[in-house]
Amino acid sequence: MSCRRGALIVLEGVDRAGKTTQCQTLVQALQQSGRPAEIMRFPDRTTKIGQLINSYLEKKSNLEDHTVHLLFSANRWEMVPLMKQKLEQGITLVVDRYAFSGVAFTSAKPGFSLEWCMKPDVGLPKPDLVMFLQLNPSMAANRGEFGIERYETSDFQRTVSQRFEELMQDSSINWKVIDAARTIEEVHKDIKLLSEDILSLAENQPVGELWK
Ligand code: Z5A
Repeated sequence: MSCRRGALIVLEGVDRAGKTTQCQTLVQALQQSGRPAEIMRFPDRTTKIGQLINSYLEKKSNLEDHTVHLLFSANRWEMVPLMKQKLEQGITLVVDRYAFSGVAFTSAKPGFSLEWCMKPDVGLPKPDLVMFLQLNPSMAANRGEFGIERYETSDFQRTVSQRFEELMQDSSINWKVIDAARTIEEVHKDIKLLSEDILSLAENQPVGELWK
C-alpha cells in the first residue's frame, strides 16, 4: 500500500443513544487534530435505493420484509467502491449504523434468523472498530418521545437490543461497549481515545472482509 489507509469506525446502538451526535463530534475532533475524516450514514437516503428505504421507514410505502432487508444491504454495497477509495486515500470513515443494525432490526421480526440476515452483508469492508452506545430504555425515553417512523416502538426496540447483544458475542469483530448515559462530552472522550488507538493500528493493515 502506497499511503497509510484510513480506519473504518462504526457507531451502533439503540435508538437515541447519540450515534449521530457522536459521529459528528468525532469527525470534527479528528479533523481538528489534522487527520482526514468523513462521516457516512446508513441508510444513505440520498440514493435511489435509499429513497425506497426512506419511503418505507416513513410508512409511505410497504415492502415485503426480506425485500427491505436486501435493500438495506444493497444500500451499503452501492457505497463500497467509494468507501474503499476514501480509505485508500487515507480518509478515516466514521459510520453511523452499518450491517449490525441491518441484522439486529430484521432479525427482531418474526421468522428471521441472525444467520439469514447476515448473509447479504458478508464480505463488506470490515470495520476496524465498532462502538456500541449502550443506553437503557428509560434514559432513551428522556431524550424525547418515539417519532413516527417504522420500528419506533418500545417492544420492537427491546428485541433489537437483544439481537445486538447476540451479535456482540462475535469475537471476530472489534466491539467496544460505551456507556451512553453520560454527558455528550464524557461519551466523546472515550470514543475519541478508542478511535485514536485504532487509527494507528489500522493504517498498516489491509481492509478486512466482514463475517468471512
Ligand atoms: N435500519 C434497519 O432496519 N436496517 C439497516 O440496515 C439500517 C438501519 C442501517 C433509521 O435509522 C432506521 O433504520 C432505524 C434502524 C433502521 N430505525 N429505528 N428505530 P437512522 O439512523 O436514520 O435514524 P435513527 O436510528 O432513528 O436515529 P436515532 O437512533 O434515533 O438517534 P441517534 O443517532 O442514536 O441519536 P442522536 O440523533 O445523536 O441523538 C438523539 C437525541 O438525544 C438528540 O436530541 C440529542 O441531542 C440527544 N443526545 C445525544 N447524546 C446525548 C447525551 N449524551 N445526553 C443527552 N442527550 C443526548
